[in-house]
Amino acid sequence: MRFTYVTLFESLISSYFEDSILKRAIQNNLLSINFYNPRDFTKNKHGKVDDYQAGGGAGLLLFPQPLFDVLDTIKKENPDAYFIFPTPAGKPFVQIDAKRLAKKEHLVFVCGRYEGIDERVIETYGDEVFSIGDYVLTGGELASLVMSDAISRNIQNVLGNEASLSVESFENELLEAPSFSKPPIYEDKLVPSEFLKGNHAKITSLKNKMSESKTKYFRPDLFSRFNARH
Ligand code: 6GU
Repeated sequence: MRFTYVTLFESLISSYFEDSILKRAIQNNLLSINFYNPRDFTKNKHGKVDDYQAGGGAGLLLFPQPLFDVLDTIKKENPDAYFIFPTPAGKPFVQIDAKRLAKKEHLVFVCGRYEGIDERVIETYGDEVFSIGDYVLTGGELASLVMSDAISRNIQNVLGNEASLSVESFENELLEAPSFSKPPIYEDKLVPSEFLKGNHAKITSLKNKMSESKTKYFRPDLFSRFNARH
């Protein structure tokens, strides 16, 4: 998989790939990343990339020319690239999207700043437009990283332990059950006794019950959907 980031702030993104699982994915040639800065594609003297909104409105927008030029360049060099625009005005990004996009060869994340991106750029190049949640971020960089991380975990061999994928929250319609490690008693707080007895059928059944309770409490929306299907 290749991730390309179109951003004015490369360092916000690159540092995330310098540790842990994504660093190893790059070292193992499962993943590669590169960057384009729209400022390098400006035609004005001062490297200006933003301008006032047509029709008024607060804040500046990334205007079309540098973005059209950088995205044209990327498309010409990579005819198979798939373009994703992070924006709070997109459709919700969910686990199914992470799994589906993990099968692509090359994803391009186009990160807006200021009040966003001229809509004509999104209409021309956007294969998909995603929001990562109902709140506003300062730019698309964090949202792109969130999606990149979620997608990477679903690329073959990135995690090493593929079993850990299947029991996680959202893989089974319910939140993941609570987990415990050692020791069995820590400052008077106990690991549930069933977990210590080693009867795996009983542990699984208890974990399923805990998953359901936790989902009902924290995510009634997910729980109703689960109930309707079971
Ligand atoms: Cl994808 N981008 C930005 N800038 N803010 C967001 C978002 C995306 N999703 C939620 N808030």
